[in-house]
Formats: sequence, structure tokens, C-alpha cells
Amino acid sequence: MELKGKRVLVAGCGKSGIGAAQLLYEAGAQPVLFDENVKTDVAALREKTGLGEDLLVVLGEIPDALQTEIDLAVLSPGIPVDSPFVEKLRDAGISVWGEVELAWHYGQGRVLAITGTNGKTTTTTLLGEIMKAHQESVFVVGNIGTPYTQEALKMKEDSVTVAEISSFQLETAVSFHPHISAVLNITPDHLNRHHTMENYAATKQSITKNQTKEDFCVLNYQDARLRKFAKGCEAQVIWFSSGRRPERGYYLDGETICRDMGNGREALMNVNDMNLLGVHNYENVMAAIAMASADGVPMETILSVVKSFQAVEHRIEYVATKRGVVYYNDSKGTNPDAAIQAIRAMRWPTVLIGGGYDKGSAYDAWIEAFEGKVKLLVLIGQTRETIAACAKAHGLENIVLADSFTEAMELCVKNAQPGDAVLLSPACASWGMFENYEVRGRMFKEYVNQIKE
Ligand code: UMA
Repeated sequence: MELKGKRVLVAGCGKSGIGAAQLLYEAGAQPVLFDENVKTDVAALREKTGLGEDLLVVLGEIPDALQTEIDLAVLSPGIPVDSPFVEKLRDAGISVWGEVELAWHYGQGRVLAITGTNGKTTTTTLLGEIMKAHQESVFVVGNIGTPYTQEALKMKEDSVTVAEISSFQLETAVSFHPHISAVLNITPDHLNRHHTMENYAATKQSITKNQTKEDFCVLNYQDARLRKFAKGCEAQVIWFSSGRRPERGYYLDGETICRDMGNGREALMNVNDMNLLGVHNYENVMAAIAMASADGVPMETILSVVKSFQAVEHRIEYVATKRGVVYYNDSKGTNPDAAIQAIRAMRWPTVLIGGGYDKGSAYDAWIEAFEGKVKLLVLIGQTRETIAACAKAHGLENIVLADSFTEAMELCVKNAQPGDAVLLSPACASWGMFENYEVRGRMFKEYVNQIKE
């Protein structure tokens, strides 16, 4: 579709809509930004887009007179495809694209796209780093926070785009065609939007819908749904697995990441030679290795980036080793599920800081996941008594309550011995004691960094 001179409605005035409107304007189309929120600050929007008075903005509802002029509508990911105004546009015969489809229309080069319920950001960031070590023109875009549309016009034929793609973005992708795709895992999430698990899974799997035999699809062998899906997938499937050894792909053999592409076992690296912890991270790493290798990056380059890669900030992030004690910041562990991954990742006797704002969570599963590893539980915040009672009910005895974050840190330093870990992974939001989890994590890191050897 030639969009030059065409009137294009861009729905949603967030990051994604701004990126789409700017791209359309630069490409010679006439964007109209639309948002259902009538309180949207139009002046700020005109400034953010850099388009000033040239930017047409419509709030609340789409007037019929405008609807008759529209050639295409581009939706931001947060807008459900079954919204009444979207259905009205479709009924009027107007094509509806998502922001990813628009970017794909203008972008150039190869696309490596990652979806899945968990681990997308870590995998995308790592793969982006690997690709940057290998070649010049690399773009890391999508759900990770930099809208794909923002970068599309900068891409060249030899560019590579590493894109984190959410299920919301896939719903409105039409001809989007990654050369290499990955589905990391599919567990229940966003069911209010996709309604059923089947719809949600089908949306994730649709990342491969335009792929051919020339393309690759990297899939998690541990996921029964994906094993079934692979049978009908057009692209060449490469597996990764933290459990059973797959027919063709990457897998964990004890602590070694191995691959077998049909020529037998090849040991690649020991998981202890990287800075990421936890089986979920080993899966993310294997997926990134599989994608980069399928794109022709030498294994030596891939492994050297993997070995130096640091975790995303506040997510089981290694901080320092002080007096023989390793310190990890998992301030993003703001709910028991996330905190379970962090404690499972610890390989040492651990002094654990937990507690914070009360969201009414149940803590039993988190405490059961301690599995004897927590030598001392230091509790802070509003939930400290509730967690202490729950921990005692599960047989944990070494529990202390701290009145401040500094007191909690002092207790950790006093009680941790060489060979132990100190982990901040509160299983609770930070509010009440901190502005947000980032502030909490940074305070932890600052305290650790000033501990004298
Ligand atoms: N809006 C409407 N009608 C609606 C819904 C929203 O008019 O029914 C308007 C809102 O008033 C608002 C705008 O749409 O002004 C917001 O659009 P958006 O929700 O798509 O948000 P953006 O700021 O454009 O950010 C989007 C992604 N947001 C969502 O998918 C919800 C960002 O992912 C993404 O980083 C960004 O584009 C760049 O591509 C965030 C996210 O939460 C991080 N993603 C989900 C996740 O990771 O679980 C999928």
C-alpha cells in the first residue's frame, strides 16, 4: 500500500502512537493522532512529536466526516482489536494495521523477533548485544520500550533488527515476516485481552505465520504446546531445552550448554561462566545463542558476549562480592512469583531481604521455594509480620524484623559469612518505604558498594 499523501489514523497517543505518527509524517503521509482519553495533553503531544501545529489530534470519538477520509488505521498495542471504534473502522472497510506492521512496511534488512510470556526483555537485550558485536547496523526495538516505528526509516538493506514483540503487537501484524523468530514460553497472561488460553497461544504462535522454509523458528522444547505447534510450522525449527534433549537444537547437560544439530553433542559453555542465574535465564541464553547462530554469527563471538552480559537492572542483578559474600539485587521481585525465580537461582546459603507494601499476596509458595537455602530471613515494611508468621508456619526459624532498610542491610552484613549470598528479593512492592522498586534497588547497590573489604 502506497501511503504517500494518504490520511492515516494513528490510534493511541503513547510512545507507540508518537513513533507511528512521526514515521508517517516523514514518509509523506498525513497522520491524525487519535486517543479515547479526552484529557490527553495536545500541546505536550505536539512538542513530543516535533510536529507542532502540523499534527492533527482528535480526542474522544472519531467524527464521521474524518472517518470517510481515512485510508488506513494504525493501532497502538494497548488498544484491543475488538474495541467498538476499531470494529466501526473495519465495518467501513478501512484496513487496520498495528504499529509493528507499519514499521515492517518501511523497515529494511533482516528481522529477528522474540515473543513469549516471560524472558523476552532479557533475550532481546542479549541478542541485541551479540548482533552489535558482529555487525554495524543493529536496531533493538519493540515492546522493550523503543517503538519499532521510531527506527524503521533508519534501517538499511544490511541492517538487523532485534524486536521484542508482545501478543498485543502480533494481533495486528499482517505481513510482518521475521527471518528468525522465537517463542520462549507460553503461560497464562493477558487473558482479559485474549479471552482464552487458546487465543493467547495462537496469537504468540502467529509470529511465524509468514515464515517459509528459508526462515528459522526457535522454540522451547519443554513446552508441550510448542512441541505440537512445531509440527505445522513452515520455518526450520531449532529447539532449546532446559530438560529433555531435543532432536535438533540447544540443551542443558548438567551445567553445560550443549548443541546437537544432527552431528552429535557439542559442548558450548558452562553456565557458571556467565553472570545470569537461574534455569529461566539459561533458557533465555540458549534462545539468543540459537537465533544468533542461525543468523551466521560465529559461536566464538556469541559466547564471548554471553559471558560478559550482565542481567537487566534489578532482576537477579549481580552487584558485588564483598568479604567473600555475593550480593544480588532482585528489587524487581515485587510479587511472590518473581521472587520464587530469584531464590531458586541462588546456589549459596542465602540471607534474604523480603517484605514491603501489602498487595494481599499469599507467601506460602515463595517460602516453600526456599528449600532450606535461606539461613536468615530479614523482613521489612508493612508485610513483615504477615510474612514472618507464614515463614514460621512453614518451619523457618531464623527470622528478624528490621525497622529500616539500613538496619536490614546492617543485619545482612553482620550475618553473612564468606560463601554466602545476600539477596534483596522482597516479593512485595516497594511503596510505603521507597518511591518505586528502582529506588529500592539502587539503595541496595549503593550500600553494598560502600562495604569495606
Ligand atoms: N488508549 C485508547 N484506547 C484504549 C487503550 C488505550 O485510546 O482502548 C490510549 C491511551 O489513552 C494512551 C495510549 O492509548 O494514550 C497508550 O497506548 P499503549 O497502551 O499502546 O502504550 P504505549 O505507550 O504506546 O506503549 C506501547 C506498549 N504498551 C502496551 O502494550 C500496553 C509498550 O509495552 C511498548 O514498550 C511501547 O508501545 C513501544 O513499543 C509495555 C507493556 O506493558 C511495556 N507491554 C505488555 C507487557 O510487556 O506485558 C504487552
